[in-house]
Amino acid sequence: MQYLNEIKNKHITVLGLGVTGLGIVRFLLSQSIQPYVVDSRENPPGVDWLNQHAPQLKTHFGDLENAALSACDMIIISPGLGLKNPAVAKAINAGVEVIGDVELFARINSKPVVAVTGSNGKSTVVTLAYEVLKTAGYKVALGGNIGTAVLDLLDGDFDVFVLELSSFQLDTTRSLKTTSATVLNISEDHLDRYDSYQAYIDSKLSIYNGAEHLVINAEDKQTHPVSRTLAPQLSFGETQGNYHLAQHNNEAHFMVKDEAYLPVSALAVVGKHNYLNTLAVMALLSPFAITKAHYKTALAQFNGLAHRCQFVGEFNGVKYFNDSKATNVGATVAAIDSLAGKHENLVVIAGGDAKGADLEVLKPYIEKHVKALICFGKDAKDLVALSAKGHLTNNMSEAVTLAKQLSKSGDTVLLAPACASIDMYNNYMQRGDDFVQCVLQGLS
Ligand code: UMA
Ligand code: ADP
Repeated sequence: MQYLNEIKNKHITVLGLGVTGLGIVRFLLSQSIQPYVVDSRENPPGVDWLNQHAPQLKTHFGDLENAALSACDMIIISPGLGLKNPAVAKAINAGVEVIGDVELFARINSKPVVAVTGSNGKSTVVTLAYEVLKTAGYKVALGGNIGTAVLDLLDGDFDVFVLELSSFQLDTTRSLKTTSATVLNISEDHLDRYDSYQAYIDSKLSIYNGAEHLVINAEDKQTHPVSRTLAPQLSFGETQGNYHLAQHNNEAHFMVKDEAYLPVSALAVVGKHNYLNTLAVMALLSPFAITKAHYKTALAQFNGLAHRCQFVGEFNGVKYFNDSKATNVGATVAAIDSLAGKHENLVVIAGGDAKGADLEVLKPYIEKHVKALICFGKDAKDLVALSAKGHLTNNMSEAVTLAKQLSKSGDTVLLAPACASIDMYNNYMQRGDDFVQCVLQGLS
């Protein structure tokens, strides 16, 4: 906590008053530090909390150019705002230190941290890691991009922190020390925020700085560290790596360094991507005291997360899956891969805001496994243009109605948008709920 003494008398600005901003404000107040609170929105989400709990704080809500950001000593910025924001860039040029909440956490925390990033599977992996550690008797905190601000975790009595970190959070983190860290996979995402795909990859790879054990995806070279590191490396993959999948006694198994550790049927959720996620968890948690019995219990109880390839039901012989969290092309590919049968049995509903991604990657998967691609939302036309199997609709209700018409017994209808939801919904949860409601409509 020595670092806190160093900043006690500094002028600190908390920039952004959403989940992260509130976590920072709460933490600083608990240390008797009174920050200046700024958000570019006139009415940011945390304003009611602030008015109720800390009305004394100086605030500025609205245009950042008028916030006098260059006049403070340090800005603790939220991940939704980039360092290239003109007002932020001006402050950096004026010598103001700009860090994120994870960096502040890193400067204070001395407990073990397991850190996870990647384009897809982060929330699944951190949740499963959390469950396994808990089953093994650890007092575990789970936070970061999954929804709880990391600074809100610091007042608890924990043995280990499991953190999901987005590239936005990594961009403002420099000193995080971790027991183990992984980049699960990399595919195009958030290209509306980065100058290039390489810049996005570099951001992800920075999670390895300060890691005691690196966990890499043997089958995705983009997840491998660029510079040589002395820290031990473990790898996972479908057929390659220290942790991989293989047949043993006619059953697919999780292999741990050539030992058939557990059958994949030990995991309650299915799908190849979930088997890979489980291997990543096993590699990440190898520095901790966890037995096979702990894994058996935790894997059997893990039901997956809502809106991730979630089974909605089977109606008239057609299975419906909600994968609304497939907000990028990589996740949609994984969902199609997991649910595809031997024939073109998939009706896929997609669309929304593609965030500048290259949608062409989907083409071979559509050609091979999809019988109809039904699209709506901002970038729907670009998706429809990928294939003669494309259909343009106006909204979820029309899309699901058409999916019901086009599917027959034995088929699967999958919502896997490959896009963010923000053009038509508040978030991916609302979009997934809309899908489920439309599927259930007219059924009793
Ligand atoms: N914003 C402004 N002006 C501001 C501050 C924010 O317009 O002054 C906008 C941002 O551009 C963004 C929105 O407000 O559109 C929210 O930004 P924020 O930084 O206030 O977000 P928080 O509420 O603090 O939530 C953030 C993460 N959100 C983002 O990175 C956009 C949450 O991840 C995370 O759970 C939370 O911190 C706790 O760590 C969400 C997310 O969508 C789930 N993450 C992206 C993803 O997973 O793809 C990266
Ligand atoms: P994230 O937190 O990285 O967004 P989630 O666990 O929430 O990851 O899953 C997001 C989407 O990615 C879901 O559509 C899910 O089905 C898919 N997914 C999960 N794990 C993987 C993986 N290992 N590879 C590719 N896609 C995955």
